[in-house]
Amino acid sequence: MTSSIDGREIQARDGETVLDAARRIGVAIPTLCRGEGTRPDGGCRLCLVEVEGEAGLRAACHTALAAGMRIATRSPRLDALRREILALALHESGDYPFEPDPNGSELARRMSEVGVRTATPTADAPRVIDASHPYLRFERAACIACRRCLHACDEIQGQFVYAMEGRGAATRLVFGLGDSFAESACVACGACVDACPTGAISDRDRASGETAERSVRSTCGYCGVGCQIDVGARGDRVVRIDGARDAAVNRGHLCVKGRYAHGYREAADRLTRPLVREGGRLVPVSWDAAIAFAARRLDEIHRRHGPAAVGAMTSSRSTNEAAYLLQKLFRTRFGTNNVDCCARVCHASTAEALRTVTGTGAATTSFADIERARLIVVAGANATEAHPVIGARIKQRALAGVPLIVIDPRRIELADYAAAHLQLRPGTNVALFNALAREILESGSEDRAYLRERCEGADELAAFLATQDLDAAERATGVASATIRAAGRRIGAAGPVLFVHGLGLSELTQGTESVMALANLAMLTGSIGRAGAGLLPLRGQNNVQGNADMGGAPSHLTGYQPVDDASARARVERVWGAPVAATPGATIPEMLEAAARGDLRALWIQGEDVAQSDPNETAVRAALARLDLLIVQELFVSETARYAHLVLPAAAALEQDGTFTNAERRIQRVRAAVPPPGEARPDWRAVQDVARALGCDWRHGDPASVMDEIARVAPRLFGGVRYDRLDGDGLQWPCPDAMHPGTATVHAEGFVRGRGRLSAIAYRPSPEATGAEFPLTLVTGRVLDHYNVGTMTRRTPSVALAPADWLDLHPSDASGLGLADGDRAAVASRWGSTEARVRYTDRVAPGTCFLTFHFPETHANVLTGPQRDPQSDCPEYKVTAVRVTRAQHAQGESR
Ligand SMILES: Nc1nc2c(c(=O)[nH]1)N[C@H]1C(S)=C(S)[C@@H](COP(=O)(O)OP(=O)(O)OC[C@H]3O[C@@H](n4cnc5c(=O)[nH]c(N)nc54)[C@H](O)[C@@H]3O)O[C@H]1N2
Ligand SMILES: Nc1nc2c(c(=O)[nH]1)N[C@H]1C(S)=C(S)[C@@H](COP(=O)(O)OP(=O)(O)OC[C@H]3O[C@@H](n4cnc5c(=O)[nH]c(N)nc54)[C@H](O)[C@@H]3O)O[C@H]1N2
Ligand SMILES: [Mo]
Repeated sequence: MTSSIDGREIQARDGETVLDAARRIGVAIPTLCRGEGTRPDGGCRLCLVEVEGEAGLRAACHTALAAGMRIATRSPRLDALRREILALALHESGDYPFEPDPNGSELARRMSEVGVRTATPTADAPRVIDASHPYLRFERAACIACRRCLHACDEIQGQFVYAMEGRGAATRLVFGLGDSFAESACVACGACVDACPTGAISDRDRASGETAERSVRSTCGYCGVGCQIDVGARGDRVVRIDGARDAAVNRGHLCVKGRYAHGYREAADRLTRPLVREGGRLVPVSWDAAIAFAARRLDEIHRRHGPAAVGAMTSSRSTNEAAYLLQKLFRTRFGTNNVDCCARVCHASTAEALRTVTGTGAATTSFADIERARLIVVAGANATEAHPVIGARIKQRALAGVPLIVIDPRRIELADYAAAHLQLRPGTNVALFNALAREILESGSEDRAYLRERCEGADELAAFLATQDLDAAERATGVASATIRAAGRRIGAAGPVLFVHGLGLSELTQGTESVMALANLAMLTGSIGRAGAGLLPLRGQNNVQGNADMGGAPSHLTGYQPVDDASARARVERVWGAPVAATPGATIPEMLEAAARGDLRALWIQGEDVAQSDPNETAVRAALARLDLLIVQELFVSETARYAHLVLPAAAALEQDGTFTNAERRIQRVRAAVPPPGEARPDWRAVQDVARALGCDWRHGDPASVMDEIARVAPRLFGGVRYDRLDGDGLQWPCPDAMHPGTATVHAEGFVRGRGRLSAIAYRPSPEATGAEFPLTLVTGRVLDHYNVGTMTRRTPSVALAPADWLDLHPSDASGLGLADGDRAAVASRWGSTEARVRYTDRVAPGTCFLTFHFPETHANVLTGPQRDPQSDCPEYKVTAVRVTRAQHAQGESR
């Protein structure tokens, strides 16, 4: 039976409210308390409607549209009632001078629709606005207690900042200490700002009063989640950034960096002209001179010292097209495979392990599987800080009752919502995962059919695990055997499981093996290739996935085609029209070692600050200092650019066209919302300019043309990728032809390599052993407010949220060392020493401490050492033995 709304026929859908059904057919029922993407509140009563045959009225947001129901949303009675209700709401909220305005805030629009004015507009009253937070603003007088902020905060971010106090007309919103964002648990995601209908909760960008002239859909340039953003721009300025509501990845949500940390663009020290080293100083030159210099010096060094003497690092911060062209330049013009990217120091172990196990070195699954999962394991990933939009989604699932198991040496925020937290010692994943696998087998809950039909190596693994002992696992990991047993049984009993993982598995000397041991668990539970389950590594930078996909790797050409595979080489050579060397080149650590020896002489670094981010900083700086030629493409004179002979000013994410590929293999468009400052140029164009000066016949007019070439070079993964197919939610590779819709779940029809490979892996302790001299284990990582080397976030108001790096110490360790909360501590490892301020926290276990690497003043990487995973060359960032003492001078103040 059809129903109708205002005389228009509509088919009722299961569970749909009258409000949502009306919206579906374009009938707008006025409401104030109903926010986007949150549960109906029902408090405002503005959405009252008439139902034929019923005397009373119903709230459209709380009434399911039943078959045959006939609804009227407008009538003289409803209009009068709405006027009364709205007038009362405004009266109760005081005498704030709200004005009806069809183009104003949501409240102002409602007022003009319903026909209400405030009783006593006192427009001259002084406005009291709390602006103590660097981004958020609160004006109590404009709050009408509609609770939309509360719903957004609870149901989207899961931060529970807001509460209501009092009853009836005295109901008021409360949060933090003294209603101040700065003193609350707020993470500045901005969801409440989006939800607020009156502007009582606002932000710096909106409060500035500057309006956008245009809105450009693009992809956020920070992390690998790949949130879609609508960039409001005016002239050459970004005035505000909104989350795209219709985007699969983020559905309107954003984090503090993506939404607010865009001010770096306009920093006074932003690079606007090429710089060349002259007499020890970097001096501005024209682009023509810069291009000629780059071409001449690269050519000279290549001629004199050969292909092994030159190399490049492609940028995971820039576009696919930029990375593709730079690796192509070095491979074709200089005949070297010395090209790598910072995936090496990030998820190289993950990629290596997944390639070995499944045949594809990337996520087997998609973010949408978070909502389908029945059990979620989060291992070595601090998602609420490093991938906040995904972290919030995981948190919401846990709040909805989906069991969460967190495996992390720190009690990260998600551990607060977890059914179990396995707080292992850093570097002991393999011992723990083996013990969990053993429990799955012991309890007989492995997926036998899946193992038989899809995998290999299960018997060898079982035989190996039978020799392993749970008590030994407890001794190695520090996790009680009873806890391990319970978690193993729970994972086994759950059936297909979603495994979300991060750097706590990858950045270890046993990184590849950690991920392989996790993949054992995924296969024992029949999880890979199934919806709501599988392996979901949270890739790091905005385009680190894409950078490796493009061939920013010494052993693989574009699309993971091995350089030592003759048929792959032949296919690529046909498109490139130039031979490709058959021997793999050097990885980033190998290139730096070669530079230190004087074997590598010319290095082109596209947007990567190795002097700050690579391990064993002292050695890295010595290597950079020895180069005959260092070319750096950058936004700023980074720590690395200080060693450069040529610095090319780059366009940032908000200023260039191209594509980024996110952690779920989704290739999405990046569109310039504003022009780059001064003479800064998109990276891809600068690479092509130098290539042409070196005699390459490259004629790409735009990045779309580069993508067309990429599709021809690696058709199996990208054959169907073209810019005109990337509007909307982009395409997830593999996408082999023009009709292919892209791939959400890989290995669904069986593993790409044939059979999934289980492996028996013995646990090996980290070489960074603690002892009398270095008794504590240091873990390094990130915090919400800053991004990697901080070149961007340190140049935004985010510094007020996190002004420096912290050393997190357990109070029992700290007090034993005579260190008070806030004291400056000296931290020393076998490789170097630095200082940082101590922060007391019981989120680290006694014996473990944690330091971020966001500030060059701290330069945490003087502490980390040269050890690396033998399979992936990924550094041991997560385990360093250190000694912490009181710093010589200072107490409390930062330097
Ligand atoms: N705010 C913010 N977001 C970012 C970044 C940023 O700098 N700031 N950087 C981006 C980049 S490049 C990346 S790669 C991602 C990284 O995102 P994550 O992988 O989440 O990064 P980390 O915080 O470095 O490390 C994750 C967790 O591993 C844990 N861990 C350490 N050792 C071990 C271990 O032996 N076993 C286990 N199981 N866990 C361990 C740490 O305690 C930490 O909580 O974030 C991206 N997003
Ligand atoms: N101790 C310790 N060290 C670590 C880690 C750790 O956990 N602990 N994590 C490691 C990981 S996972 C990573 S990924 C690395 C990251 O290390 P990096 O790659 O060095 O750091 P980022 O801050 O991501 O960005 C590098 C530079 O790119 C520039 N940039 C941004 N956008 C663009 C652009 O569009 N074009 C160009 N040309 N440049 C641009 C920025 O200005 C910045 O200076 O750090 C690693 N270092
Ligand atoms: Mo990373």
